[in-house]
Amino acid sequence: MVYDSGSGEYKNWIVKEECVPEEHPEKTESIMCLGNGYMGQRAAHEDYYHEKSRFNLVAGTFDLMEGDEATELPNNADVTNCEITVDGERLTPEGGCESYEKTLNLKTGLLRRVFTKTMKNGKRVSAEFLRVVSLADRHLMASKINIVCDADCEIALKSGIDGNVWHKEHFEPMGISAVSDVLNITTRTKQSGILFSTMTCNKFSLDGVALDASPSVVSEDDMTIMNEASFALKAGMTLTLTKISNVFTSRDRERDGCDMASLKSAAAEHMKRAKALTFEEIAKASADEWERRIWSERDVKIESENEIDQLAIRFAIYHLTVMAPVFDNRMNIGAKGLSGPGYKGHTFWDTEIFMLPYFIFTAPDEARSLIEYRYNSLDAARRHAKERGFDGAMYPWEAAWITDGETTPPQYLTGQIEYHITADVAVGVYSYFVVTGDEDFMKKYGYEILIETAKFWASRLEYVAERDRYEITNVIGPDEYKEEVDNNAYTNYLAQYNLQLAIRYAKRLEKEDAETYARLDEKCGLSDAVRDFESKVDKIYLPRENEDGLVPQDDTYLTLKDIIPLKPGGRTLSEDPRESHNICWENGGLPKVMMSKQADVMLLMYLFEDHFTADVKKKNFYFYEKRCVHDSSLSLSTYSALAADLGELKTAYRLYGRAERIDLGPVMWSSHEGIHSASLGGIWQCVVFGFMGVRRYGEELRIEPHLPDEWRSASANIIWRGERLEITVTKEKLTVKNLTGGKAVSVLHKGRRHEVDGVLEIAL
Ligand code: IFM
Repeated sequence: MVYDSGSGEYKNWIVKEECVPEEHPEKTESIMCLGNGYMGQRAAHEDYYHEKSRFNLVAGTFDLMEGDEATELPNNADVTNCEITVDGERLTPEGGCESYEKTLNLKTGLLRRVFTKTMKNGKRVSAEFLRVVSLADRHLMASKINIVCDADCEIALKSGIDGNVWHKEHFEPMGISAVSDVLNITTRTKQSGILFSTMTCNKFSLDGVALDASPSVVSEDDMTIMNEASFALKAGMTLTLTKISNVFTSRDRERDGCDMASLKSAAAEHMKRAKALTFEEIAKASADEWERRIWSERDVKIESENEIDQLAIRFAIYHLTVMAPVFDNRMNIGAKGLSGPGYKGHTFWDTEIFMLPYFIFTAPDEARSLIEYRYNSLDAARRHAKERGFDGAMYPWEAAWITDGETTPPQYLTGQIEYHITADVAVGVYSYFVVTGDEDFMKKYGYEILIETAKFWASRLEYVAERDRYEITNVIGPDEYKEEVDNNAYTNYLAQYNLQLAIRYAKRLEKEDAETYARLDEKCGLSDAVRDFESKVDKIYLPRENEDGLVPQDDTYLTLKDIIPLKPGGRTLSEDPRESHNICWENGGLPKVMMSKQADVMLLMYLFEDHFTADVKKKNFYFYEKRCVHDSSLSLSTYSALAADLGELKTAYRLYGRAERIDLGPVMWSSHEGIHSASLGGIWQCVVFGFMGVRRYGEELRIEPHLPDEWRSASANIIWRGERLEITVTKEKLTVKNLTGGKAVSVLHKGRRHEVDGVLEIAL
């Protein structure tokens, strides 16, 4: 079992592991990852680890390893390690111990592990490990280890900085040092030349009284520096090691491109202040920041028959916080956050379509930073388009540093033909603008993105004379099991939408803001571009429903062999994704059958709800759901939210239950490489957009709840055009409170508009 809701003050805040993870330690290393958006620290154990377990990733520090095909976040030196021996025997919970528990407190960001073990000599030792990565000070990490033995014993500790981690080849050593009680390793990434300084300070105490342990300094090579100390511990006394650490890099916004001397001096200055603090002071400051910045404003409360529902939404918000470098608009969120090596730290459409909505509705300034990243990548996207023979800006399928352009490993076709990312970015810009009304952003960045992405599509469209229409052939749509298809519906609709948005805003600017129009005309050739857009936009082929009411995912999908009858025992593929692998991969290659990896037409219907009737949506839902194996973690949440829209609440809740277990559930292998960022954004969307029915509808805020039978209530805060609204839904009533009260907010409910400047109550 990997989750447990806890009790008392922390009920529904605790993720717990109850047994020593002999076989799959990676699971809780990922899902209990600590972080603050600047860095992520996997929850690997201090006292023992396997090769690929310790990850200390710093956002934005991409480097290309020699011989590798794509840039990745390098794994920095580890400061969590501590080797403990009791009377010469190594202390770890592996190989059997009497009790064991590892918990992550989502409210405070505190990682705790305790175990009790009887050593070979019969002495019983209890150990407690506490750890935080501070949300209040992004360079700071702290840990504390308490050890008690029931008999007198000799304890030896070895603790420091270990740069001999997986993929250490990214780094060139630049020096190790021990100055007073502070250990330091400096390195430089070999290709990108980013300087890193990692410092740590070990402090020892006995029953709370500081010890002058005078540890020795040992170093086996130029990537490791440790303190070693041993103590004669009396029975029942507590030996404590407090370890205060920091990381600085020359990529930090405040010291971008600095030299090693100034980097080390910033780190040393910081360490001087940090090491004067106790672990408790650091943990409290961080917990206070969690409360101030996150929980007091963004908690979502759910009263459900199933406790995991409350825990799962907090788990999602926790990880959306620790993974997002929202303070630096040169960086974005990786598909595995900062919790592991998966997808090399790269950013995908996962941000715009799955995670950005959470930020737009709860923290607009953070959302703005994430979109500014796309603006800062615009030149690289223009270059990319040009290299591929197109106009405008073509966003990379996988993105890393802002100047990198396409970073998808070349063996994957996605990097060449999964074009929809460019329109996904435009959708993100538009949604942000509608929800926030941030005209300043649009003038500086947003309009230009809309125009440049539209120019890309205008040049990508292919005119087919015999049908007098534009088509888009040879693409990968969201369903990545269908490669090189023609007219993927999602792609074609989004391309048209992108063009429509550019036309709409160009016209508006021409009328209302001549200065911005003139600037963009000069910079992007706006007038000519708009003429081109207008000549094409209405001739884009948009696949519509056929006589059976089905919208074809692409030109061939509905002609493929239908795989459903192949299933044994009458189960659908979507209920047993593992089995589908056996069926579909036996001949190698991608399956040429009616089977989808993830939501595709469904995502289109979810995003463009007015383009299709409820009847068509329902037909398509049940058709595609049966044929979807949800092999991507981006799939279930879309299906669930769409099912909620359609009033199919049992199905919506069943799918939601699977979505919330993608990382939290009992499958032990699926989170090895890191948590699934997009699915966490998807969980927030299922709850707020799906079951609570809170939506941007065109340019309006619409609330039409559909609580599942299992829930008594749900409540969440959102920000709409600067006004903070508290929305509570029960079976009987919708309540919207305007907490800011600055101006009335118009809320659409079942076709009626309500102005909310105080409290709105609607009987359901
Ligand atoms: O962006 C996704 C894609 O849709 C499915 N494969 C994983 C990618 C990263 O999460």
